[in-house]
Amino acid sequence: MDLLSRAVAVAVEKHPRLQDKICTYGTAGFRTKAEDLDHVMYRVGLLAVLAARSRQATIGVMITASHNPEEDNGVKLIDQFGDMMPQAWEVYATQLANTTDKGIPAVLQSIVDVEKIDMSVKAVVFIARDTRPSSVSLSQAVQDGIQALGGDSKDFGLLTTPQLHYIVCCENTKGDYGVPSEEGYYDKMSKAFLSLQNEGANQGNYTPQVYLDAANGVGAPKVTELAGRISKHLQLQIVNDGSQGKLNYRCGADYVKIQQCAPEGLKVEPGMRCASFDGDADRIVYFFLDDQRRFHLMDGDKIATLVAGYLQELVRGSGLSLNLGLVQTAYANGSSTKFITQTMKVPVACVPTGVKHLHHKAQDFEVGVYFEANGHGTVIFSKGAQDKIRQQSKDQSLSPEQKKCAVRLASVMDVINQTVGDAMSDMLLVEVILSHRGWSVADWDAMYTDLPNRQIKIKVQDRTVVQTTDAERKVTSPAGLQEEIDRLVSGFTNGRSFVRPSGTEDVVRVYAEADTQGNADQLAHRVGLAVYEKAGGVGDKPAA
Ligand code: G16
Repeated sequence: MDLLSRAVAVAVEKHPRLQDKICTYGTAGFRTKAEDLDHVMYRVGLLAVLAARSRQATIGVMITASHNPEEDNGVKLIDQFGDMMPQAWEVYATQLANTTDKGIPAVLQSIVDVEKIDMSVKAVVFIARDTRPSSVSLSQAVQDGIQALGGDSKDFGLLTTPQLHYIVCCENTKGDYGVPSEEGYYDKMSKAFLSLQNEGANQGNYTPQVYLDAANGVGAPKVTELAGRISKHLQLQIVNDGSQGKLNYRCGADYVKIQQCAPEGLKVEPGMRCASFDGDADRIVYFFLDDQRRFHLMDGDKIATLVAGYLQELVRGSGLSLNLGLVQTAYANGSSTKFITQTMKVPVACVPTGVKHLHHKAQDFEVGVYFEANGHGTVIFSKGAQDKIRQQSKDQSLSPEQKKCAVRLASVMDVINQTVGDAMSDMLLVEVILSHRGWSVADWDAMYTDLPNRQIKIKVQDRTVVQTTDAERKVTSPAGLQEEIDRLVSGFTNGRSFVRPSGTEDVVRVYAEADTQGNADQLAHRVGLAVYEKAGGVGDKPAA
């Protein structure tokens, strides 16, 4: 039997498409109720083989729904250098997922033709999954797809999403980026962290202890692995480690960011430096309570500012001239953008939600820092910048101060997972910076004050009726909605609001900021009502 006939035979026998719901490859791959995903996973396995053959390189498939509730699941493809797949492959994925079983060979053949794929090339696909109960069988469906098209799969079992990105990149760079294994990941990161802390830690107000909410997800066992290797310079107290609570339920980075409160399962006292991972450990936010027990959130914007400021200082201090820029989305707090552009004098670009957009834009800079406000982000260094930094760190003619900065910069690059946002790696980076600065979490918070803000979700019949432009800051449809938002915003001091359809949940998201928390809440509520009315809201109207 030829490969395409086998692909359809296995689909019909083991992974038939039993319903006709349309599934779209969105912000973070396919994501929906786990029970609707078996045939989608099988087809992603098929597509991964084509991708591996077209690139003649190893491709990754991560099974996770990250911040979504436990009953959801999802899958993302990882391209050869640990990056996201280009747009064309997202379209292929959507076509393949939504065709009938019998339609599979035709879709596969059209991809083979367009991409000029040689089907005799060896194809290897690396797979990993998060801790959701459904991930085990869904991973098997992906593997069945890979096998049906004659590919080889290597199943890494449980990994965080960024670990798989890292391993795929290491594999395809022939070890240049690191050793392609979980062990290699911990080794590279912990060695760089320890060397930075051995030479540079300036205790000041810094205390080497973090209280970490692991969202009851895959980050828990993985950060436990890391914790043992870095305990000389950082003690991690891990809660929500999956031993009792439910994944992402009243805990995790998304909950903490949106609810603006501490997660359950962590007894927070003033001054404790706390952090939350999300379900697959690609996002992190920090938080603390002040002496009046007021909650303070250190989200992706605060992390980006901390990181960009530190890197700017190291670049200058080492005598290098590299252009450094920061990439944000519309969710970035207005105060952060103002601080970065006006005080730090770092250029800022704004792109639509989704790491692929941020990563792509960050490549315009020699040192590109990108973070979504929700805590998803990293730093990427151009090839030229990496070479210059490594060369500089070995230059014997530098002053001691320049040498120190150059050596630090080289080690900082090794702490950072440049392939994608990574909660573990970002945590180490933040800890390095805080300790080098001798800062407490409150010192960090004092860099600038966030404008009060609120995010809410509105359920509508069909979220695709909401369309946006200008990096999601303006609505183009339904008619009249943008005018209504403008009218509402004009009534609030420092008011700003936008709405966009989520790519991972069946909702429209509303963001609002204003001069006081009460006003931000009110603006979000009013804009939410406008969405409900103009975009076909379902269920109860948003409550004040
Ligand atoms: C994913 C994406 C992020 C995005 C988030 C929410 O995160 O990787 O870039 O910000 O979804 O997206 P949306 O607002 O479109 O639902 P994760 O951590 O869930 O993979």
